[in-house]
Amino acid sequence: MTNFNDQYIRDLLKVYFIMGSNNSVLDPEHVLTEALKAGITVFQFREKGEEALTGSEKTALATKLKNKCHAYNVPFIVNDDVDLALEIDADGIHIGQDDGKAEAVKKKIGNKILGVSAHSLEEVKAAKIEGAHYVGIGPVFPTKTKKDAEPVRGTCLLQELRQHSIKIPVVGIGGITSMNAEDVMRAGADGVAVISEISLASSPFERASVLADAVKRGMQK
Ligand code: 3NM
Repeated sequence: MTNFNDQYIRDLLKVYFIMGSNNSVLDPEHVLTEALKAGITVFQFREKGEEALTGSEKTALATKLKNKCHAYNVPFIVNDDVDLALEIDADGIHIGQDDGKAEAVKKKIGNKILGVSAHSLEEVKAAKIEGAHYVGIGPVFPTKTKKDAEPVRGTCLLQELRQHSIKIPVVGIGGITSMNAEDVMRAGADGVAVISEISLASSPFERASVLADAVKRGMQK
């Protein structure tokens, strides 16, 4: 079992950018490059939904984006697709509650980061026991990007985790922007995960920079 240091994972989660080919109008490689230049700390390839790429096209884009991340020393995580993560030797995998038990995925991926989406205290506790390195908590705010998102829960669950002293690195997701990222951090998140805030920005560099500044402010006591 891999024991990534919790602090290493917390540092990774700070500015967590997620994107698939259908989340941007601009070329995804360009968007990712701009985001990397602005200082995102981790990237997740989430190729899902309408007009998502499959097969060799999906693998080719994933490989291109992984290489880009590695040029900036930023870890590359794959959403859901364990086989793809193994094939291209990604740095980690992020799964939902229905993508197969975290424990089974963990056995398959060996020395890689494992993230799990969780929507309740119970799901967070289960993910921790099953070996997740971090949990994604959402949707914190209304989101247009995930059609089947669960009900919005604000920062309640983030605060609840802190009150129960549950020690697993946590990233907030869903409707997060540079305007509300500071609040998400102050509620107890270790980082913020965003899709549209960066992927749909006319200047991904500028937006990611402003987001990173908001995260920093939220980390100050
Ligand atoms: N997962 P945006 S919300 C991928 O609640 C995803 O688990 C969510 O996109 C969850 O930053 C979400 O554009 C979409 O709101 C996030």
